[in-house]
Amino acid sequence: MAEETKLKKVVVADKEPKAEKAAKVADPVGASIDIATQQMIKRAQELGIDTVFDRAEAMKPCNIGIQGTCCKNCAMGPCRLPLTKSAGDGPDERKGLCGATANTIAARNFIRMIAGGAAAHSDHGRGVAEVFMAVAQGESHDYKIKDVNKLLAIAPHYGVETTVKTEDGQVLDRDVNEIALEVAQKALDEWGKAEGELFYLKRAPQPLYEKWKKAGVLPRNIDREIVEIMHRTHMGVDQDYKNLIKQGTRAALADGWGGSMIATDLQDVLFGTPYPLQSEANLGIMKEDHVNIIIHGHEPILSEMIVAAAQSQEMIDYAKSVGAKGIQLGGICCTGNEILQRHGVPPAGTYLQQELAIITGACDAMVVDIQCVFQNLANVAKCFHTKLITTHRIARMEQENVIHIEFDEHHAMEDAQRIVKMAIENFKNRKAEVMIPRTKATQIAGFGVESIRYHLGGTFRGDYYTLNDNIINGRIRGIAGVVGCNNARTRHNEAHITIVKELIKNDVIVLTTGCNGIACAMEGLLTPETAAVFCGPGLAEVCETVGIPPVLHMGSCVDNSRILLAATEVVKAGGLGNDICDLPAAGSAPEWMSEKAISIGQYFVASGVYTVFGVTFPTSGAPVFQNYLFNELEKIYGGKWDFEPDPIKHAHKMIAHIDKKRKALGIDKARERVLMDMADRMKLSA
Ligand code: SF4
Ligand code: MSK
Repeated sequence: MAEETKLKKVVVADKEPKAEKAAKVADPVGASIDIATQQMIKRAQELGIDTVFDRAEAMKPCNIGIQGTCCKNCAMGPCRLPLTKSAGDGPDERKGLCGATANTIAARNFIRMIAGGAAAHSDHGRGVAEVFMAVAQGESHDYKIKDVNKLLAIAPHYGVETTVKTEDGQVLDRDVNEIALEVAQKALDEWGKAEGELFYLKRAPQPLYEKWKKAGVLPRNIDREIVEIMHRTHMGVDQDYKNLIKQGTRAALADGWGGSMIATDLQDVLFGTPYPLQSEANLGIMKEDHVNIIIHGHEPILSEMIVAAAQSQEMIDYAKSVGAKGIQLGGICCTGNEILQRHGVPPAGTYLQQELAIITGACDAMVVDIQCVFQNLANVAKCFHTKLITTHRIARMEQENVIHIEFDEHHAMEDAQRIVKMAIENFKNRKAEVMIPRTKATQIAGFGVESIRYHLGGTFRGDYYTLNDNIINGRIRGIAGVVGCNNARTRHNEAHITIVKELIKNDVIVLTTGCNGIACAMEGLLTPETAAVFCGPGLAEVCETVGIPPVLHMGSCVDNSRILLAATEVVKAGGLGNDICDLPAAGSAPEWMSEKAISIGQYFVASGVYTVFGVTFPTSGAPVFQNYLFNELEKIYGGKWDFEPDPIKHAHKMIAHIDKKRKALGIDKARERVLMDMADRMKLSA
């Protein structure tokens, strides 16, 4: 925990200093492991501007809320049921005014988090599907179908034919626009169709689909499962924690195998499927002599256009005309990941660094869309010349200095050009001394199901055989998905990096998304050269042979769907069981904070993955419900939750699970042989 230090002048940006009330501020080194972040926290404190790191010192979380056992679902509450010593000993007699037990309250709160997360991902997906429909109908001229192969690959999953048979028996390719229109219609129907189940569920391994069917959790349509959570958790409806989490599972599956997967697929069709590319990461990507535009949020629809506008000769010339050397784009959070993986635009930082990008004094415009955007950005922007621009109809800010330019796909390029011009014209208005940390690192990003197939597929046998062979022979011990946010309640990036390093040291290959991906990039873990430094001998050998980093950055939060599909490909390639739960694999969100993380965690668990969260777990006040999540769900889906705040123990819980699965598959001995081989080799070379 960060040590407290006192500074003479730390105030909310737009208020007068109050000498008698010195605010608690963060110790920069205690708050983050990243040097650039430490420098900027210090800088903010010198300028008297508070950041999330300081606010986390000044305000501690509620003791009861953190346990998940505070109910405010009706006006007789809030009913607060903290876990007391006696509650653990004898019968748990805690109850709210209506009689709701701690289990009911914690389960209701937990699945409301799933509803929030699934809604956020899925509404993002709906937005993409609407743009895709506009393109298919020829109404949006700024977007085109960029990846026809991806369209043809996903069409069959919606039951859309890609060929047509003529009367004389000839098989002809169908018109691409016709296919696109039908896919767009069927995709949009996934949010509200009256009958059936989501199309993509059948992309899962057959035994997993059968488990969902048997458990009665096949999602019917995306919106319905989210709405039903809100109904069931209303006062006096569902009061059985097992039944509540069953609905939570349905909505989470509607996210992972529905809204998120549709978002990823249609974004690939519209903007291109990512392939590995080189870029950089951290605040040091910003340039004092350039117009700096930072793009933040989650939806790549507008940011795709901003990238195109900023790269146009017209805008570059315009930037030069105001005295800048060019335009530097940078990303924060998952919009950053989207434009990184398709265009190589470098991320300026993770979620917790958003305020710091403005505090450099060199951010000419920060453009935000949806999710993970701090309202305090407006207060920070007020202290500088930065134009803070909201762009989404559902995400506005009350502060007067915020500019709203509502993006519309029908005049997308026009909106993007207006924003880029605004940033350029703002370049001359910089008023504070610019201080950009020098720290940045090189990264290779842009991995996906397709590129893993390319890099780790067998030359002759194709698909994922080489990856599987290396898992079976023990060079790769297992696969970990490490994802998720930062959380100001824990030291920025420390758990992310410690866990990932411990995993690769133990020959576990890591697939990453979201802010973990950015954290790993900042730490330099996303380069093939990293393998020789940090990996165990087996993983290092594989990475060096095929030229990949030991940590594969697979994109944004909705792109966790890529991890589900990669796991499915591993199952299909054979030799590692019949279902995702048979794989030597585990999931982790070391520094999670958002409701989306809970939805992601639940769909990974329900897809058969052992999933460990760090920082805190929102059901700790209801041990019976928590035990159901941590132990009983495994009997239904093959996956289960766990919680471990200590990063080294966290990594070793994952490794122990991977080893358990290796043993069950009968491949534990192979790994011992590989390690013996390495030792023998070392003896020989000594
Ligand atoms: Fe209290 Fe029950 Fe109302 Fe919740 S629903 S606030 S537990 S009375
Ligand atoms: S951006 S959801 S802080 S990963 Fe996707 Fe990062 Fe978490 Fe937002």
